[in-house]
Amino acid sequence: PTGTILGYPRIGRRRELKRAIESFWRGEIDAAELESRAADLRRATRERLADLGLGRTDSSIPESFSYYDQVLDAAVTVGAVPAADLDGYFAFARGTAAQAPLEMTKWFDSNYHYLVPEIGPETEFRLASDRIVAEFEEARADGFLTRPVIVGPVTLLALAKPSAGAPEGFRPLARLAELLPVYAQLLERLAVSGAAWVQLDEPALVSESLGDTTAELRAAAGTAYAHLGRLEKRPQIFVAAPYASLDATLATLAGTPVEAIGLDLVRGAIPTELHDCTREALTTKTLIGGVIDGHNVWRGDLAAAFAKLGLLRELSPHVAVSTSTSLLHVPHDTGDEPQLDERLKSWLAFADQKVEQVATLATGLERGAVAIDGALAQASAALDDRLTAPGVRVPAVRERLAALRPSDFSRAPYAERVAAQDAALDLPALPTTTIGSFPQTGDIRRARAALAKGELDAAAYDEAMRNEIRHVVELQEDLGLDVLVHGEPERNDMVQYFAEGLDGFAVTVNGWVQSYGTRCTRPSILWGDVSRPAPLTVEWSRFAQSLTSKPMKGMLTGPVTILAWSFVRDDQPLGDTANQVALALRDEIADLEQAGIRIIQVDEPALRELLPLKRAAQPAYLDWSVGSFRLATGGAHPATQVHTHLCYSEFGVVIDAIRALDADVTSIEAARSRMEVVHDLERSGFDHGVGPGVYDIHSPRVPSVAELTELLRRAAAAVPERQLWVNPDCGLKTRGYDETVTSLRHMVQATRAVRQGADKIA
Ligand code: THG
Ligand code: ZN
Repeated sequence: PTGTILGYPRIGRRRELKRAIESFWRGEIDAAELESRAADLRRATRERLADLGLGRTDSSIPESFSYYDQVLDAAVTVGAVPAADLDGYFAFARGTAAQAPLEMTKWFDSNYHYLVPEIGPETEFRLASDRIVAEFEEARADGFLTRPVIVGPVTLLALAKPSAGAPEGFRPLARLAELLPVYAQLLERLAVSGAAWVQLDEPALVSESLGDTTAELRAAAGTAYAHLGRLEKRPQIFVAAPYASLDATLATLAGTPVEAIGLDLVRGAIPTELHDCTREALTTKTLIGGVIDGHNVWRGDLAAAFAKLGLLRELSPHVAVSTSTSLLHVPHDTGDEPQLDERLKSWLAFADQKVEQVATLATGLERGAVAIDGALAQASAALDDRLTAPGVRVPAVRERLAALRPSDFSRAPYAERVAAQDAALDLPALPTTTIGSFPQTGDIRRARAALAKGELDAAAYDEAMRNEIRHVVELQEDLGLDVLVHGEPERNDMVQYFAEGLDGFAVTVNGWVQSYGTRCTRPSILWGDVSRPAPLTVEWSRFAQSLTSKPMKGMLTGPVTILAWSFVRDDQPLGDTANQVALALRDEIADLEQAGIRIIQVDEPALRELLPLKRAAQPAYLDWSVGSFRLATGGAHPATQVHTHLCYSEFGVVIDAIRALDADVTSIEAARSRMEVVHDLERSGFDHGVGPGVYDIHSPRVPSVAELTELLRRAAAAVPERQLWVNPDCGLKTRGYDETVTSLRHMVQATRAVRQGADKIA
């Protein structure tokens, strides 16, 4: 193939797969019906990709469907995770009464989450599922010759975690030799079925942030692809390495018998310093240039993309064009967005537009640049239009940014702030609070839907939300919590809510992107200079504070998280964009203070998420991300207590950054690690307030008073009492009221028990 994509969204243009799977979970449809709907979706996808210009019978169309997650699929295929049928498969994703679900974590530096297989010395590998073969054959029966896609053996092992029974220090990658024969068997089956090509996704080869070192992963890749390449009966092998540069591992792959190597040329560059024998070897490979960004929604510079393919041709006469990553990360079609401004739309490319771009560049590769002159010129014209369009560069925003001084990024010394806050807040030892959101009930969601449909007017909607806030405040007073929240009923999503209120952002109607399993988000599009035309949260917070004499927390989403969960302009450094968002938040904080709000929380759950995969790029990232948080909060009065919330417990690389945020209080996940993280904090010399989450809100389980008391005592033994806060480990939005009320009651009781015995512990 000369033009291909690494993968296509699988949730469906109208989230058909989500609906079908959730109906199946509710018992409304049976497995046969789910399978038939999934097959319809796959058929529609193949037809669409062919219509958009990918070849029907030349292996250009990837088979990248999944019912839930591609890592789980690979683990099931090789028998590492034993799932006999769809129920068994979903049990690993969602858990059952008898079985905990697999852990979920972020897929490289995207907002997609995969399930983490558990592999130990005892894990038996065997070809346990023929789903990949069956989907290829399904396509064949319809007259397509497609390209099966599976997560490759190195990445599967690198992303797995040691099983519970594995000895200390065991790493799944040690099982490579036993795993390879299963991949070999799969490749043979595919060849027998007539597959000409297979795609093995190996993003682990570009990451420097996994448990295995780059050198170990490179050696494993050499072993794996020498082995699979030697097979007598197999399709041609395409190893795809999305998300960053392959660096020296390119030479390793070049030295194996694989037929094609996919390079991410959006994140990575074309290698220049190559050994002669690597150059020689590469001339026999097909180099698949990932020049169309699979990770963002801009139409981009098509001529520049084509020029990169020209440079690739200097390495090999066999060059094809592709997306840099799977299109899983972008919505389906800009044509599905009637509400989006037409001019903005002309600068965008969602999945379908990107497929067309690939097809255009493939034509250029086949027939020469003149054949695509018109398309390249159109893309350049759109780019020029974007550069000069109103709103993209707003002088007032730019002048404000240019005038920033170092002092704008700092607050008064911490000791001075503590004194002012102690006087202003008068909190007890071990203050209790929650992270911010309360359960989003069916009533709240229905009210929002009715507002959107015009069945409810704005005044009635506001009153419904105020009633919800009254209820949440009353509940917290009744529970005896010390620092209250308003519960955020008015927010659909903690990023989209802010995007809707800020200039420089657009939101979509159908732009759903899979986050994990059947869960999706609609990332906002940050296209222009950001400013705040009016306060965003102030009236809700003022109202909530009016209901109580206890401190009511103002709740904001931080600049890094707003960027991480949006599609962000690519025409200036992320740090500059982050600082624009920060200034808007800084103004919001000033207005909250004016409205009598004494504690303001600026959440950064995605701080860890945007950390670059390459170590060399990490310090610069931490620098601008921490800087933007400090800019957002730097104007707060010393007596205003600034909180932040982070959603993960692996601090390692970011602990210094967390300290550098200089938030007065930081709440973090800790319950699942039984408070281990407080020791990390202690070791790092963290001396500000900290609220290690005392229970896991990701499960409906209600923790007992005894267990919470024990966890709090552990925390109190590691962290000085004046620093310690008590809270759950995340927002309560996805929980029901029953378990929420009981869990919080237990949390307050445990806190009282520990307060009484506090002198004995210290
Ligand atoms: N907001 C945004 N991005 C996120 C999160 C978020 N990324 C990381 C993390 N949180 C992902 N987690 C979720 C959890 C739940 C849902 C989506 C992502 C979810 N989505 C609804 C669904 O798919 O049915 C749709 C929500 C809606 O109607 O807007 O439940 O919190 N931006
Ligand atoms: Zn959280």
